[in-house]
Amino acid sequence: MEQTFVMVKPDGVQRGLIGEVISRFEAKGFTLVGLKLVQVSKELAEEHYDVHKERPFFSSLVEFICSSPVVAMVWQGKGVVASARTVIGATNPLTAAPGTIRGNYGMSIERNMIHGSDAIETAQKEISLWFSKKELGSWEPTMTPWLHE
Ligand code: D4T
Repeated sequence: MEQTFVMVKPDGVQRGLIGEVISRFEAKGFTLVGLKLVQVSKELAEEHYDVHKERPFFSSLVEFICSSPVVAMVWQGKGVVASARTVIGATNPLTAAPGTIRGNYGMSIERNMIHGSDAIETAQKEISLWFSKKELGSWEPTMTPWLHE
């Protein structure tokens, strides 16, 4: 089953929006299979954002991610990678569609509250970077037949 990595960034945690993020994904019908609060090390932040290492905002992004705890999650379900990106909204919260998490709660690209993997392959890479196998649960919610034919 498809899985994606979602992280409530330090601003989302500090603003008390962890529950809001979890509620959105739960209500949509996705299954939570991994969840933890992490004080991110510089090494982990640099590895997670490795693709951006040449960008001008890289060092401030790494510093921000390490500045206060984040909440790391793995969500599971059909089409969850693309759907989570839709629920999260565009990178810049000022132009993200109303109703999306960033559209509703964000004001700036440097404080956009939440991360979601951008492709199935990236999701697999990020899940194994952030979680060990034994930290991930394997379960099927009893509501599944009410969500899928
Ligand atoms: P993430 O990876 O956090 O889900 O964001 P996106 O996938 O939507 O956007 P991204 O990879 O282009 O950017 C990663 C991360 O960097 C921050 N950022 C981005 C920033 O601080 N300044 C910038 O100019 C850009 C483009 C925000 C998200």
